[in-house]
Order: sequence, then C-alpha cells, then structure tokens
Amino acid sequence: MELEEQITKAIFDASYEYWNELLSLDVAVVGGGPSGLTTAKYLAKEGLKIAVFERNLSFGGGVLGGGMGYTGIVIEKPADRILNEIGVKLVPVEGTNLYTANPVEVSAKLGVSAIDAGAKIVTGIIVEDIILREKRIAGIVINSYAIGKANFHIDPLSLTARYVVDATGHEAFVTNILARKNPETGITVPGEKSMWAEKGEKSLLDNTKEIYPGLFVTGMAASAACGSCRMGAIFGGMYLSGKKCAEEILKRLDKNKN
Ligand code: 48H
Repeated sequence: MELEEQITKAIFDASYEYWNELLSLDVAVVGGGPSGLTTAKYLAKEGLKIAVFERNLSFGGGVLGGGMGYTGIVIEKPADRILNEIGVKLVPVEGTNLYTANPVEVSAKLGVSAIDAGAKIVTGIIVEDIILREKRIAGIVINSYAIGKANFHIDPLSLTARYVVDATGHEAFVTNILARKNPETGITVPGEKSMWAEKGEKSLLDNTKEIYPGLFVTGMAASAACGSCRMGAIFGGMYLSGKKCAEEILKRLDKNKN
C-alpha cells in the first residue's frame, strides 16, 4: 500500500472507532469554554462517558480573549482551588480576594485535565439541535461547523446522551433552541442582564441547574437562561459553576440508580 493510502486508511479507521465511541454518551457537554471543560473534567473523573462538542477548532471559549484582549483573566476565591488542582500559576492581587492567571495556560491545562480524566473534546462540530422525547432531552444533533459556514444544505447526525449540558456561553444556544422550537415546554430565555460583577458571580451558582429534564445549564448560559447579571472578565464563577454542574449531574445519576 502506498504511504498516501496508508495515511488515509489510518485516518478513516481511527475516525470510525472514535465516532462509534460517541454514539451513546452519559453526558454531552455543548461548548468548550471554562464552564464546559470544568464540567467535563469532574464528570470524566468519575468514569462517565463524556464528550465536549466545540464548534471552533480550538477550545477555551471566552477565556482566550482575556479582558478586552489584554493577556490576563481574573479569578476569585474559592475558584483558586480548582485552578491549583490543575497546576495553573495564580498571581495574588494584593489586598483583594483576587488572582490573575494567563488565559492560554488556564485553557490548555483545563483541556488537558479533562482529556486525562477521560473526556473527549470534539472540535469543529456545532450542536445545531437537540433530540426531544416525551418531555425529556435525549441527545444532540450535530453538524460540521464548516458546513454551516459554507451555507451548504447537508443534513446533520445525532448522538444520544443521558444528560446534555448547555455550556455555550452568552448565547445559551441549546436552551434557546429548546425554547424556540418547542414552545410547549414552557421554557423561555430572558437573556443576561447588564454588568454587576459581584451579583452576577453570586447568582451563577444558584442558576447552575437542570433547567428542563435532561438539560443542565452552566456558565454564562446559566446566567442568560435565568436572566442574571454579566460579570465581565472575572472567571471564577465559570469554574465553580462547571464543578457544581458536574456534582448535580452525579447526584441525579446516583438517584436514578436506586
Ligand atoms: C458547539 C458551541 C455552540 C454550539 C457556542 O463563551 P464561553 O467561554 O462560555 P462559558 O460560559 O464557559 O464562559 C463564559 C466566559 O467566557 C464569558 O464570556 C464571561 C465570563 N463573560 C462575562 C461578560 O460580562 O461578558 O464558551 C462557550 C463555548 C465557545 O467556545 C463557543 O464556540 C461554544 O461554546 N459554542 N459549540 N455548538 N451550538 N455554541
């Protein structure tokens, strides 16, 4: 076999195996920003079958842009524990509860820790719809992001999941799809409110929850889905929300076992 043929065959075979593994997931996390990656890391650690679907070719979401493009993000206690766990260098801001961190370092280390825990991060794939069954979300409908960008009419594929996490940031993309296409669910998405950092960070944890049977919201998607304030370039709440989302799903899975 010529080398070219070997390369193509190796990619086809690896890809077939990879996608077969994704057919039926415990949890499908939509969005590879800070909240989604954190959720994935803590769920995968428990041995669950987890995949993160990210429409861009890179993960990290809004963290990578820092604050207005300046190279830094701010996090607050107690989120420092999550970042310490994955070996991120945190620089204390004197006289405050705050730290600064490098956006690329945080995103890379969080992604690696999720992968090392057993999660898959699937990039270049947009979740364009959900599977809805008998008043419960049962999976996701996916397509190549590039196909959408090219405006081609190419139908999607779908994967089943016991739980879906909307970690799509400001857009709350998945919850919006649920609300828009299925008004009988009674779900509405008020969108986030104007900036109030302290209030936004505090309410984020309360808003991290199962918003509809089978669908959890975390991170900025939780703020948008519940109409709470934005907080600017402080990211501690995103990591704490991701961790809480994982804990809530674990509780639910445990309850369903008994
Ligand atoms: C696949 C999708 C889809 C889709 C979107 O924006 P993110 O970083 O989201 P969070 O909630 O983890 O973090 C929010 C934070 O970055 C932020 O914006 C803050 C703190 N803002 C405060 C303020 O005041 O502005 O990541 C979401 C990710 C992105 O990478 C998207 O590309 C991806 O989700 N995504 N992926 N299918 N339908 N929609």
